[in-house]
Amino acid sequence: MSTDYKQMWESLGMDIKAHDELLEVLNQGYSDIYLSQKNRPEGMKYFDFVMSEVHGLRIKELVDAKKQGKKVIGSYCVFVPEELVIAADGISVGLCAGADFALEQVENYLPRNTCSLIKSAIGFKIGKVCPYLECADMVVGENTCDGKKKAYETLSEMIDNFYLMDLPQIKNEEGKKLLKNEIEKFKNKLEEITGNKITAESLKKGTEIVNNKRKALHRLQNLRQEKTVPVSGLDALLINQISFYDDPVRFTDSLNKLCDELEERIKNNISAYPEKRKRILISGCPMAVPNWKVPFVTESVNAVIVGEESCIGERGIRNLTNDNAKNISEFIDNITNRYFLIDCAVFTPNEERKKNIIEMAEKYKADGVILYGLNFCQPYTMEAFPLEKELEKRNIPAIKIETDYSQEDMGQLQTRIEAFAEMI
Ligand code: BJ8
Repeated sequence: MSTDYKQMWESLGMDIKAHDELLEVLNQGYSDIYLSQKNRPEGMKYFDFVMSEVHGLRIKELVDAKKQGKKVIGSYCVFVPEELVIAADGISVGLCAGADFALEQVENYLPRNTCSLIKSAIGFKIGKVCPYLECADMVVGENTCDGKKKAYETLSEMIDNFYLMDLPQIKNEEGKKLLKNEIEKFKNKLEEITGNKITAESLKKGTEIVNNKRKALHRLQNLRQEKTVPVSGLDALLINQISFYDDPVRFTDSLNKLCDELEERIKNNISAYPEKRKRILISGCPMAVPNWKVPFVTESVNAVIVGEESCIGERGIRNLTNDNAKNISEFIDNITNRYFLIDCAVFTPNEERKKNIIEMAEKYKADGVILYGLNFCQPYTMEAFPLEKELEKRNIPAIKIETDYSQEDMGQLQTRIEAFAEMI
């Protein structure tokens, strides 16, 4: 980090010593995993810079924006509509965390057999190590899996600006009505907290900004479907992760520039991995920063990840929001229609996800699929069983991997993934 941000972190009420420890691990991991890669596109320098300043310059931007009266809205789930936040002149940031922190203290609040994503969210709050969480004017949780639902009861006692969105679990008319109602309530809450009225005009602008970000990510995904893999799966995951923190317009510009470069690389047959590697689709739980474990292991054997069926990946950005609306009410319908398509494993039944994974495996010309689940994540680890069978029926090899944020099973994962890559 180029500047000393200690004073800023202190002003946010963070625990400086604990935060220094976290940054040290983060920086070391980044250098070992990311900066050691070869054949990286030039355009990745922007994303390296953003990562190096993810707790520094970006937080300063948020703090400065707050001084100008803007509100920062943090969320844990891709069901929280970013277009509405931008339409209210707010700033949307992702809060999901990908590292264990204050684990012993977390287990005073949550059972040990809780998924790492949830434990990490609580650990980051207890440890006061996440500047995004500490500077958020409103923290939005959602009723998705049981673990999150119950953990939010605990989290809401720890922070005074918590807002809960209810979500359907079945895709029928009643479910859609529930979602629409929650989106309307969220809009009203945003207007209250920001003091800004959301208009059809501001919503059109907000939708355009978010759709452009999604389109740039689609461009990246399309380029990864080519025979020449122009960018590593690790770098593509990083870009998806950064999309939750960075300024959306700047992010979109930088990603489009990178995509221009990737198109050139494909034309000139320049791959992230010059040797032929097995193409892997990874599917399942979201991977938040700095959870790079399974992609790192996968790309350290003879394989490359070409696509992510994940909320930090294609599931989160697959669909655009239709901005063809004359008034707020039509916009709310369009937003509801768009978000109702998200195929999170908390839905039952969830046939769309099956269909989407099969389509992705074909589009990305995957040699195999890793069905990735965090330990104790019932929705995704349970869906992995029928998905594995369905993929095998179509002669698409699949492997179920269950893990957490610890480093203890690295050797075992490497052995399994290496054997899988050899077998396919
Ligand atoms: S829309 S995937 S971001 S809920 S890993 S906490 S499911 S036990 S994260 Fe998610 Fe929204 Fe769905 Fe996407 Fe529970 Fe599983 Fe933990 Fe999970």
